[in-house]
Amino acid sequence: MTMQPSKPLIMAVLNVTPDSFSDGGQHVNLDDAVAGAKRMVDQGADIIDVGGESTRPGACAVSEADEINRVIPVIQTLSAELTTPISIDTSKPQVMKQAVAAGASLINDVNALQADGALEMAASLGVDVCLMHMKGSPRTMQKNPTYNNVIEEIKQFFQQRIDACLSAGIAKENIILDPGFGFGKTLEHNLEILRCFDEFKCFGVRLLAGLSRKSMIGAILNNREVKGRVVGSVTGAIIAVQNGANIVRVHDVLETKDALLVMQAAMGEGIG
Ligand code: 7PJ
Repeated sequence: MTMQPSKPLIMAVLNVTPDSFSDGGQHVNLDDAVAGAKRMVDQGADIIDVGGESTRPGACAVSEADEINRVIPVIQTLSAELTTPISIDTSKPQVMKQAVAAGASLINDVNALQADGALEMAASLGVDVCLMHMKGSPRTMQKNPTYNNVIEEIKQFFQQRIDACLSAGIAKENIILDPGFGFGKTLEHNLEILRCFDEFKCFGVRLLAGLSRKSMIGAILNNREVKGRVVGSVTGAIIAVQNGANIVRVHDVLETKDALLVMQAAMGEGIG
């Protein structure tokens, strides 16, 4: 995938799950998923992140076969009909393999390639990989997460996963790091990560931030429901970009694109 590091990219979330917390059920059939992806591309999406397993707190695991049945037809259709890079949001090696064969060029793994065989599979596929930090598992992660120093702990994790990737034969240029907002973090942890985001620049690789519609935004906004978190989410995305994020993973593409365009124009980076 070609990426200019200076221009922040929008990764649009396309969930093909019946149970995602913010848009679950919207994209369960192929035609709807493809139409949703095309709309997001028209709105300014640079990457479409296709996910067939919900990782929201408390979500149930999905079988490999179910995940493949959900995501592969969508990726095949999108890669035939669009030029926009496609990302596969999965932790399962077989899903990675089939998704790349179907046209995906980025593996977005909230489990940072720690599943059996995932590292080797990603290395053999030769595509970009996004490694996300999570403390615990989606089922348990929000039960009282604690850190001595959240930034240092995430940095140590990143270093360990980068080393594992390099040893497995994944090129450093292919690595993207993501501190994983909301994945085993309290509101205070999430805010510290946002405030100190530029600390993760020390690894010299691209950084991704995903805050869109998350409960941290709801909590800041006095427990606002998911639909009312758009402006808060866009604000969080802008702060992440100003603090060094190269890619923002969002649900509300049009709104995020508008904000990024204004930010870039104000910073003298030209219009477009
Ligand atoms: C993230 C993700 C994130 C990356 C989800 C949700 C929950 N992948 N997948 N980063 N979140 N890389 O969309 O709120 O923050 S699923």
